[in-house]
Amino acid sequence: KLPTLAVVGATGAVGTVMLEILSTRQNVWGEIRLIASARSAGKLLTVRGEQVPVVALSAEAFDGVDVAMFDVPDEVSAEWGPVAAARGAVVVDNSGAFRMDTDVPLVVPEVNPAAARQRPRGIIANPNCTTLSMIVAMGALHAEYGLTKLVVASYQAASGAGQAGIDTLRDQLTKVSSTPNLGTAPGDLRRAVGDLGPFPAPLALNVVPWAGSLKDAGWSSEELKVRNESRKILGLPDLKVSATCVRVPVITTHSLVVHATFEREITADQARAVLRDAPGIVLCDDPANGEFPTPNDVVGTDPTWVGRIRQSMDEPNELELFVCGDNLRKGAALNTAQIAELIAAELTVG
Ligand code: 2RA
Repeated sequence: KLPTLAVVGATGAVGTVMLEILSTRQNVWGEIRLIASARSAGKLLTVRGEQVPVVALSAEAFDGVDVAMFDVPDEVSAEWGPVAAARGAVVVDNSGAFRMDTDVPLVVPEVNPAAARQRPRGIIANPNCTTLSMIVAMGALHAEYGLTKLVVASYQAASGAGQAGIDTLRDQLTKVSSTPNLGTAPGDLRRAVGDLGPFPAPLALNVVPWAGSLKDAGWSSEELKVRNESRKILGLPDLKVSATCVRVPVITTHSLVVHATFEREITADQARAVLRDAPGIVLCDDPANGEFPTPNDVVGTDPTWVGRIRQSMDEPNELELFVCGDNLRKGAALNTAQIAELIAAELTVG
């Protein structure tokens, strides 16, 4: 019998992409049960070409479930993940609730698939979308050249802040396109756009050097996630990591500029050779012909796209590169589905 999958948070921005992904990947699931808040119960959603009714989140909703994927706020995962695990489901959680729990593996199937087998709490965590948008590329390079330091700047899309982020950016773009000359005087966007939604400053025609909440010494939660999660996934607890997270007026697909330091000398051609063969990576690096990834060319695709690879002019063991990854797919739903498929294979083999 094929395993039963539950999708918890089926109606959100990531949940919607998840249903699309489950409809197009190889079908390894028997029943797919859709679970959401009581407010969405009874709603019909399409998955694998069939209309499936949403059931309300409850302990009983997990009866008979083998794998439960969660895409809900941290506090909902913190409460309900252990409930699903106690009912016998392996939980794959995309919130921040368990990522740094030492008894919960943080898994990227291209980088550390074996970690998924050690799950004393019955819970596996999915990394944050910003970490995920670069970590497949960094994992491949680390395996060959030994990473010692990462300095990154993110260019994060509005959908990282969920449907509210998408709606806010679209609404602001409508407003700014109907008012001439906006973006030319200090503060004119703030006055024109009104509601800032989940962002601390206007996003249309702007960039906002902030994502997440304020933590110690001026760092944002998002910047600390990039640091802590990269260390855990790569198994490098002392990796030096500095991140600056910036929101840009893109609907979906996060980009990052990465400055990476390795144990050994690495040329741009050597890095390209590694990335060309790495699973989950598309190398797009031919600036002479105008080829480099942009979020708009990458959105809706599964891989991590890498371009603009250069060896540092000052240090032969340092590289600059530009990566793009769809934050709703590899950054969230796809990686969650890939982890769930690892568990499905484990359960099917027995
Ligand atoms: C963001 N990384 O882009 C967050 C969402 N998980 O806001």
